[in-house]
Amino acid sequence: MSEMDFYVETLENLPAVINGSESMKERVASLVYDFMQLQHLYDSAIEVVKTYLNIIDSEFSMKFQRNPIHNIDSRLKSPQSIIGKLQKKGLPVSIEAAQKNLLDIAGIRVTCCYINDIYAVADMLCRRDDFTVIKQKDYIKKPKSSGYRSYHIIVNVPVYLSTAKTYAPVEIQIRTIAMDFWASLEHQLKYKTASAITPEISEELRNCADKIAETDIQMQDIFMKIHDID
Ligand code: 0O2
Repeated sequence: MSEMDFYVETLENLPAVINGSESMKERVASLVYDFMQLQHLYDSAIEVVKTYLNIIDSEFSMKFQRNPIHNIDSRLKSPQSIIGKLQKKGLPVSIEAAQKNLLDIAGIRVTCCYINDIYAVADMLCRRDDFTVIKQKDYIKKPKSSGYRSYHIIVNVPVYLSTAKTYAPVEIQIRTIAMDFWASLEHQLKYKTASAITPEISEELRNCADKIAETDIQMQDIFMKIHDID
């Protein structure tokens, strides 16, 4: 389906989205423009966070000759997926409802080398006085029942536009390379072959996550020994 067809279909199914007296053409144009504005705002918020992460990584490299961050990835939820999530949650399909209720429209995934790096990066994000922490979840200390491990933070980020300062939330998932290896494969397996995931397979995946977590701790210990850190 083309993007235009998607907007037309959305409006046809949701007549209350925009004032009913407007023509379909006007309504589509208005919805497209609203989404463009939303995406620009959240994309800019991603850039603000990524710039900061790159700055702290290069500062570490300059001061300590190593990079705590291995990789930074980002993604913006598509209009289709935003509308789908609003409908799934039984919320009105509007830009306002999306901004108020969906905190993962803008997402950043930071892959770190060691477990301690995750907490260092999280701490630096929390200490920025212009970022407001909305939510924090430590799935490393308390892994999910699937075995998933990662540190999640949602921060409200200021974005300076041409005429105003505005804010947008960004979900940041921070994990080690090892945690990322597990999460990526587990996601792929569950997404592509969901029906084949029996309780036994889930248990196996959880065991893999636990083994990987042990290795992560061992690698952290080796790092500490080599660098003579207690
Ligand atoms: P995508 O495409 O990755 O963004 P809430 O109840 O709203 O506070 P919610 O929404 O369940 O909590 O968020 P949670 O569980 O803190 O984090 C959701 C995201 O974490 C997921 O995003 C995944 O990216 C990741 N995640 C959580 N659990 C697992 C898991 O068991 N396996 C893997 N591989 N990833 C996980 P989305 O929305 O699934 O999609």
